[in-house]
Amino acid sequence: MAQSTLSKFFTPQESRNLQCLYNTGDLETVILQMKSKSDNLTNMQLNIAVMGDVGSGKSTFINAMRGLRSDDQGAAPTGNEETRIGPTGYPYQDLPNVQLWDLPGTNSVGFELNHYLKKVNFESYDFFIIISQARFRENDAKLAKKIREQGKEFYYVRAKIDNDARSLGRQGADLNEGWVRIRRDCISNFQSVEVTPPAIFLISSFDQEEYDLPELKNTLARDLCSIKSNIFMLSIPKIMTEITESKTRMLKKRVWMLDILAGAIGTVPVSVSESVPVPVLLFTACVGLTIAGWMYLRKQLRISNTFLQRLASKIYKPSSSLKAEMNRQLTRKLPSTVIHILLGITLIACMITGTRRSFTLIIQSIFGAVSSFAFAYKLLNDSLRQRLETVQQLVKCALSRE
Ligand SMILES: Nc1nc2c(ncn2[C@@H]2O[C@H](COP(=O)(O)OP(=O)(O)OP(=O)(O)O)[C@@H](O)[C@H]2O)c(=O)[nH]1
Ligand SMILES: [Mg+2]
Repeated sequence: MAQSTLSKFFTPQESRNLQCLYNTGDLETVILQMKSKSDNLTNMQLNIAVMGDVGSGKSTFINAMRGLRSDDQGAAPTGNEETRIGPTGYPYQDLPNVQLWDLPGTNSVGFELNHYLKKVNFESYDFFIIISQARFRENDAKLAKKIREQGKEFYYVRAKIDNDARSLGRQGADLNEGWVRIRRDCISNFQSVEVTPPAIFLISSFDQEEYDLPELKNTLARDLCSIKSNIFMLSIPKIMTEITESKTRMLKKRVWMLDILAGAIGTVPVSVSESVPVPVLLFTACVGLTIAGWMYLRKQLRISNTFLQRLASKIYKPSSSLKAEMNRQLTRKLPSTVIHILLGITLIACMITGTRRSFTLIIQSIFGAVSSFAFAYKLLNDSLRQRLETVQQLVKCALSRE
């Protein structure tokens, strides 16, 4: 199932086109093409992980979703023995491009939960169905939290409800009251672990037309668009990282060259000649070089007000919302940039004046090279990273439906 995030949503041709557009500075078309994709995600493959403890009924549930019995051809293997096979995908024919993944039990022998999640490639799934039997388990709570931490959603399925129906029947209890109580229990269990309760379904995989299985299928069909759209929005940082990758690599190379040049200037010992104002020259050269690099990055990745206005009119959003997002980014990042500049300048000034008398020429050179390189490196790399984050935030803001 391993694939790049970009190729999950775009064809290879579309991906290349997006990268080309970004490299040539056409961020506007990149955003417009991403917007048109986010408005039409019908071809996106949705991977649903069916998870739960060993023997909770995951495989039988997948078969029931697909209208199969356990001994039908193509059905997932089921049984009372623990089935220890890796994640296996089954197409869910009721909804195109939806794959149900049968995962090994979360409490499979020998696996601690975090190790288990890594092993099953937990982060690669788009949506989750937690299957539980008889009662709420510790692992159900942990899983629910891990899913929400990723910003993703899940359904909670209380399986084997036919067993509960039999027990309730034997006790002469009212079935409907029994279902209300089970639902209430599930909700309070989620609340007790501070997880907002998801949609809850009480099902029997043996009685496919009864209980909540038909309702679960309808709900999934209804939620499909919003699930896909949520996944697309969550994927924007990764998509943008892949689109901007080659230009970022090129800019990083240039930044490195400037860092090395700044370091090289810093190696010139300040007491080379008393007649020339070397400290002032060095200071100006090193700081000037770094600021020039900073201006270059600014020009390369600049987002102007005119650009925001034009983009806003094309995506039918008020330009004020895009501008507000850009200002929010700026005010969040400006203080750290200013502090880095001031610290760097102070460091270089100290290096130039303070080391004049105290150290030998070699030590002055080493100290000068290191401090100049560190200043240029910190400022330029931070600036590049922040500008890319700003682009990601702009795309998120442009594509959000709020
Ligand atoms: N009564 C009843 N039994 C069920 C139901 N679903 C599953 N079972 C039984 O529970 C047992 C385990 O079911 P599986 O579907 O294999 O469970 P699993 O979660 O896939 O198990 P592992 O893959 O080993 O973790 C089997 O004997 C099933 O027949 C159900 O809805 N009602
Ligand atoms: Mg199984």
